[in-house]
Amino acid sequence: MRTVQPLAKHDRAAKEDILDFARSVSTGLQAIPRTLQSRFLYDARGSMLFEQITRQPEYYLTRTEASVLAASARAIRESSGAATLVELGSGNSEKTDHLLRAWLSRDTNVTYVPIDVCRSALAKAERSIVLRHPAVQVQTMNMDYRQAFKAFPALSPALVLFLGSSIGNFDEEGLPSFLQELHDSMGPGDFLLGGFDLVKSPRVIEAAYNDTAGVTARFTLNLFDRMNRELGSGIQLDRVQHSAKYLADRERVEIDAVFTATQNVTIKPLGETHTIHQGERIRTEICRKFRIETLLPFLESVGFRARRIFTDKQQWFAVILLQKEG
Ligand code: AVI
Repeated sequence: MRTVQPLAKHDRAAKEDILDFARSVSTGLQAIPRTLQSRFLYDARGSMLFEQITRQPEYYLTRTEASVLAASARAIRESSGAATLVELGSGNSEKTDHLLRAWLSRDTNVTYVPIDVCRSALAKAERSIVLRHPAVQVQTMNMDYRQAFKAFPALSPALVLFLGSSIGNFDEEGLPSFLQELHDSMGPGDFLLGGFDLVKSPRVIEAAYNDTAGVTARFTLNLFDRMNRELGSGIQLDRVQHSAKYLADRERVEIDAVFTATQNVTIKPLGETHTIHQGERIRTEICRKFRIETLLPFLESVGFRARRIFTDKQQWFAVILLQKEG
């Protein structure tokens, strides 16, 4: 009898997750332009594909940020000093290793709180951190960032990590409210370490989202595969194409799935079907690129003051240590 209760609870949570996905897809397919929320890209397969993207030669973001973190980890530790590191969208937590090593070189009393929507990525990251750094106390949180914010006051004093330029996946309307919520949930004087991909040659940026091995294309298509698996959508994946274009005037990459034939997309849990016509696009992601000179006043307007700015030699990527004022 004792095993029945947790299983039923788990089933209910899984059903709730599918309904949440179904409702979001329904709203997104009826929006103009049709848009799917990028958080749904990160199921177990999507997280694995994203990890592969980070190793593609064209995808400079991860390795550039890692080199900046390796060079600046000690300075970040000295400037922030918090014993608790909280990471939003931790993924495989690989880059965080540079920080954990710098922290452990001074103090063994370190708590690491990785937060991710992907349960399998989180479990994998936890295992590898416990193995590599047994002294670190790991407290995983398997949830959406915004749900996790509620726990932040209890984690203060903390350094919150938001790396990988994930901040660039928010649009102009969504980012200020997200950052404001994050700011308000942090304790006064807490730190935020942000990773920001900077504006550079359009050729370099566009190549990063169109790798020749086709991993990014598979990552985009996996969202539609997930719809087939979880929502019974019945999409023919060979009639959907990945498209990633850098718009220099908007300083962002727009990633779409282009339907090369008209198809009906079913959302079984809601009993809906939507017709997507040949040539129609469904937006799956935007990836914004930043300029430090406009970023800093914006971050300050939300209540974050820049304490340290670290970049690579080419100035392709910036890691900025911010502090909540007050
Ligand atoms: C997670 N995020 C920062 C990645 C990016 O570069 O915007 C997501 C990604 N999508 C396709 N390639 C990478």
